[in-house]
Amino acid sequence: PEDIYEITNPKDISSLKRALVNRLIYSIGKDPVETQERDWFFALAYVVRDLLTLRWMESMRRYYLQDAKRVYYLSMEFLIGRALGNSLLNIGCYDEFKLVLEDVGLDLEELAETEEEAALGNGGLGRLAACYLDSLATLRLPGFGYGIHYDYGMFSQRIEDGYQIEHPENWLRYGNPWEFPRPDVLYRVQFRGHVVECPNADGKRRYRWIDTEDVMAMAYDIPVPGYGGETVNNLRLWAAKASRDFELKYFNEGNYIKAVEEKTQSENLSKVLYPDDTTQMGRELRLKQEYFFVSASLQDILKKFRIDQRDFSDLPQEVAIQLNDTHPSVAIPELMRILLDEHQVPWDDAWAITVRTFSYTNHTLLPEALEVWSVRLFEELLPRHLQIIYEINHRFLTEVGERFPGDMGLIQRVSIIDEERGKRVRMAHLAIIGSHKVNGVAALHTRLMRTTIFRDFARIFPDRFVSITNGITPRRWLNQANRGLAKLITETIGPGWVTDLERLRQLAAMADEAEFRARFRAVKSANKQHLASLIAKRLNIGIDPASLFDVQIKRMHEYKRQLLNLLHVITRYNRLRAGLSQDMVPRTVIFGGKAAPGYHAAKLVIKLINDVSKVIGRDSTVAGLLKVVFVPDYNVSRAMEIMPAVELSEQISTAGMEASGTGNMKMAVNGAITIGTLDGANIEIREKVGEKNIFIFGHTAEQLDEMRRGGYDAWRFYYDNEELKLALDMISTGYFSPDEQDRFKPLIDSLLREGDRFAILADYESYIACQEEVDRLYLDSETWTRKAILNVAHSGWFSSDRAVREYAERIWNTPI
Ligand code: 26W
Repeated sequence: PEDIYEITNPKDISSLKRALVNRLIYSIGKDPVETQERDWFFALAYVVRDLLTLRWMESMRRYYLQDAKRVYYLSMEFLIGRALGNSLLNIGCYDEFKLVLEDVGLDLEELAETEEEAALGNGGLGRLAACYLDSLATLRLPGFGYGIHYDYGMFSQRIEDGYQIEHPENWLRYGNPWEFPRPDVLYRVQFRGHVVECPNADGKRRYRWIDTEDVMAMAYDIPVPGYGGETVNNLRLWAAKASRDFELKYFNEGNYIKAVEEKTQSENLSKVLYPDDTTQMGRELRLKQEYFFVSASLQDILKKFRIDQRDFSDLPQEVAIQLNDTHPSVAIPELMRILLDEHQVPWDDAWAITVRTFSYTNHTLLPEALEVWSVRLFEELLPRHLQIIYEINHRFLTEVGERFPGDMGLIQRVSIIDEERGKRVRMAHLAIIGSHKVNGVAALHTRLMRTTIFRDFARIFPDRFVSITNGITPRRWLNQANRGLAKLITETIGPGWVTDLERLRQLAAMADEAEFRARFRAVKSANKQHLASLIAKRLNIGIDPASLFDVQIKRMHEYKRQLLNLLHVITRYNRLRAGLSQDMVPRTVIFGGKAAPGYHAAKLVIKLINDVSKVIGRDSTVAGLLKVVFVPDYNVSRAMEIMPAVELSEQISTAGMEASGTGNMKMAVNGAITIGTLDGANIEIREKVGEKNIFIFGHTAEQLDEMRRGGYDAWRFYYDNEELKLALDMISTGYFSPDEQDRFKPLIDSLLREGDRFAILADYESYIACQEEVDRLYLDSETWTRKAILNVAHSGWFSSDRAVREYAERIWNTPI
């Protein structure tokens, strides 16, 4: 029967039901009377994938016929999360499938929970890539993601005795219903070996990279539906497969076991995502991952470019390649290698093509996060690429020497090779030199990029640096995550906001209407109750839905200053115990976030949060007035549950250190009020929502800079503020850790004895004062609600649709 899977009409419930039951029988192999929830989930996912597939093929055909310029987004990370709910809403079949499931006695929301999430990323950078894929598809742009098909994505976090314990997350255990494995899309990726020079007939030198150890890259395709379901784009992820010749070598020697061993070895390449998002550790496997996916992606891109019908000089008109941080920046020497060695394109032509094709997004100024690879490792793994990098560097430095004669310091500073501390390849320098545009991810971040770490490059390439403030997709972060608010907005201004988020501005006038404020408050209150019930169910902790929900959810990092938040919590606790409760609002302070497994300070902060939570939780004198909750295993699904319930959004990083932040945008659009520093996109949030509708505190980046130049005196802050001194003394004398008094000594030492690199003490006083204002405002619930509504109304600019449009216009030259 040909119509087993066919859906005649996606709005026709009975046709959907037939498709679902057929899938259950023929694809899952289960009798409907003896199925488990997971079976239904897989059957449903296959039906939805079917609905995506035809649209996906149509989209590809359309791009082909239009001969449209392609955009390729190369990223080591795509933090996608679950796909079911998002796909259903994007293709407009959510309610229909809800009915179908009810018909067979199932709840769609519950079923959706059985989906494993694709956590192929660490945090901001990976989630940004996922939001941009959604916007590319929604804007009907031919934009494709390339990344790695990790067997193990981000680890899952459990909390045992207050400590973080990492567990591997085998997300592919039951298979991934969304992906199409493509065993026929297979490329060879070379490693090691050596380079030989063979003079040509015309006397020109040619280089060949030989005797390499090879790994195969196999494609997995994941459909990316745009909103409205018209366009479906593609995310192609590469998995490592052993190459055959490699096996054969040992098989011929009769060494079967050795052959299988080597096979597993090379397939380890795509085994696991590196869980460190701030300290670069020059590990060989990581560099191999980077080159592996870059090499496969470029082969694929060039194959689709169809060189047999085109000239390479057309490449920049046909293709734009965006490098998500420096992680894929080995693509620059790789394209050069292909053009030079495999197609005999002359150097100058090859270089012009390369620079016009690539652009690079920088996501961090923190020196410890900037990628550098030892020349020795590079030479061992990628000898030809190192040669090419040397040649790129030589030509660049010669040019710089000519333009800025006599400035030897400049040559050393901008060189791709760092000659100090053992020779190293600075990937950011390579990425800047090899791209026509370099962008920062918020206005302040771009300004600091141009004036601090890359100021020499900004002088050499004045037009190369641009700012594109990050964005978030309103489909997942408002329409899907916050159904209550989405409904209220649509009832008020119509449904157009989902693809034109600036329309939220129409809500501004509603902020003055008491009836709308009441409805808005009712939505927030229901969201808080829902979160409270989840926390009760999963963590067995009772929180008061009427208390102020004060939330900091993000990776655990010293620069994000979860410790500053905690110092406020302790101070509040001390004030309450001192009987100063009269003008304090009951609060629930919620934390969530993972620490990199080797980041001891960050892990100790998690333990401190949990120890403080325990002491406060047991103290009946503050019951009902203060509660601290650490939500374990913060991920995309947890974020979607928490964002709608946030009232106070904690964005308190050391000014100048958070490149942008994107959680700040998610909370604002969900009707939270930000308490934050003048850092990253907080500055632009203040501009958009108005300074009366945000709580700003702390030193600016410039002020901190000045303070440090004059000598930062941590002890002065300690002795000058009794409440700060008390809070720190309580931590250091074991008030929260009676079983181990000096447990938190390393944290206190970093503040007092090691110079407080993140200026926590310097910002404490203004943070506390600002938190007092938060309480005052919260007591006036009408005014609070008004400001919260204005936050929603003025957050439209933070849509990733706006950000992607800016990339298209200013970097890719694919205007919409
Ligand atoms: C090489 C190890 C490594 C891995 C990942 C170093 C650094 C990273 C990322 C750059 C970390 C990251 O996710 N950065 C965040 O990117 C977001 C999207 O632009 C910004 O909003 C955040 O401010 C930035 O911290």
